[in-house]
Amino acid sequence: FTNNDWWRDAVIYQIYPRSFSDANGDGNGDLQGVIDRLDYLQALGVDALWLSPFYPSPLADGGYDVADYCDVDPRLGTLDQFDELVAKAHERGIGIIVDIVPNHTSDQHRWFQEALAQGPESEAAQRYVFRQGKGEHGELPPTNWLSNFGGSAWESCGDGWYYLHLFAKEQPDLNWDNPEVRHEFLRVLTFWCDRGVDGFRIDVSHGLAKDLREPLRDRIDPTLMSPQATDGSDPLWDRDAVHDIYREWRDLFNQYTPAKYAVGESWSPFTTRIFQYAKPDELGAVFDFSMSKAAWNREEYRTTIERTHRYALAAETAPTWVLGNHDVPRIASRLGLPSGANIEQWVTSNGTNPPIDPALAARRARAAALVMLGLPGTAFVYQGEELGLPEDFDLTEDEIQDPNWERSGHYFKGRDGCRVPLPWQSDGPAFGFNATGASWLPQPAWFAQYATNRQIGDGASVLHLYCAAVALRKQWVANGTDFQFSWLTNEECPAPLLGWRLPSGMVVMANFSDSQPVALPQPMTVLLVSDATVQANTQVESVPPAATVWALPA
Ligand code: TEU
Repeated sequence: FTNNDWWRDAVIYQIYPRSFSDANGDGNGDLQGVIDRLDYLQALGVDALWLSPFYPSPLADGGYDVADYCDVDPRLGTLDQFDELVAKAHERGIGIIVDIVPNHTSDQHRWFQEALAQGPESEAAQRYVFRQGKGEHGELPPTNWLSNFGGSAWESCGDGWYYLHLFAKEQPDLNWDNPEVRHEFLRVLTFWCDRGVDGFRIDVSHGLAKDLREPLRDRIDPTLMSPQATDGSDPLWDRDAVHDIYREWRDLFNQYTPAKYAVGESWSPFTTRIFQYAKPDELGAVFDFSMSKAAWNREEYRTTIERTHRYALAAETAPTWVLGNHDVPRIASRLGLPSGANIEQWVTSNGTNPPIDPALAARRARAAALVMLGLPGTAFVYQGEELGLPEDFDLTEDEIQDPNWERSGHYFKGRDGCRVPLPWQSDGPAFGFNATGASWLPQPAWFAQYATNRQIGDGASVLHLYCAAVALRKQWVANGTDFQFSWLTNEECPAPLLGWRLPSGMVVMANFSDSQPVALPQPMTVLLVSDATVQANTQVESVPPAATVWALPA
């Protein structure tokens, strides 16, 4: 990594370490597991790995409850193994991005333990947000603020006192008005920079700064987990003060050569606010989740792509493309509701598993992969997406560990269905996740058919499609810092096709009809098709239903 812009047209692969690969056989994936699979990741062709948290954690929220920001959870490995991972990834030209969780710590963090021991009025408690409750004896929470995981955001801690947690109660929110908190995170970031990481993913980056002036204000709509106004007036989310923090961080990142990359997970209903975080003097990049929420629908995809592209360029950053991550139902299931309904909402309101058409979901997910990888910018691939792995909807109440499960009144199964440990072998213990068969979440029997070993030799597999697309992308799609493409006209590419031309001359055409092939005005030479029945380097005269074609005009 010698240039500051390496990430702008990169493919970044997200690893959820507990579920990727388990070298020591304790049922939790680990860093050695990642080291052992570097050849696989290199063959896939990804430019960098983003590791979800691997820090010491009581795992109240899968590791997003950090007890020590400068160490590795003993179940996942050691700092020496982390250094080895960085070195070995770098030998292969693969970068390492780590996840920073600055909005809250674990309740087991030394700071929070000190605050509890010394009391809510102590100096130690000023690193968090402790307040007295309302009512005669403080029996009511200080405000109407709600936790993103359900219920009040205030947890009672005795004598009418409460502390703030916008996520699980085991995740107390930090007080970013406290200079000690600011200093500590600069120290944490420096610690990882000096260990050679290439960048950071910033968890809930629109949080951190809160309006803690007395009296605290109720929110107008407490159910919103993102800001209710564009003017920074929400007491909790997307406040202007948070941008000062990132300007400080950017100064630190720019002291390194190349500058450290950072991508924010910023939520807002207002796209313009999201992209504020991506400005060059702040984080520099931000996830745009629109594609991970879009229904498989031509108009929706076109609008989404156009908007992401336009806002990214205006903020002088790269467009980012996301089909999934560890928080949302997997793409290979999500696109399988023929009505285009949102799976989470469907399950929450119907209380049963969604009526997914698996074959349709699989076809559309392959097509969506070539849409995403056929766009210039930074593409994020969540582990297992490259296998076409569906969501596991069959976890039972006893098996589910995600605290977010509470939020939907226990209907939607929470986020564990996309966190089930990956299948590497179609038979043997834990489908090759480890050698012992232990697994922190059970794997369904049907995982066998998605196992990596089955897909490697199969030219029609999803894995094969991803490998081919990532490789071809470097030549035909990635265009450094330019990101230009132009929509094909209706004559070149009639609806229900959506198509665009890249500066390389390659065209991408996605057919949003599930049943009709669409004839092309002119035959083209195929580079890649998501429909495995079409051969590369042949002429195509039509785009198959629910498929995407990468082609060169004759
Ligand atoms: O997610 C923040 C966030 O907005 C999610 O909680 C999202 O609203 C939810 O998953 C939708 O179902 C980040 C992490 O990605 C998530 O895993 C953590 O639980 C959360 O922060 C708290 O750290």
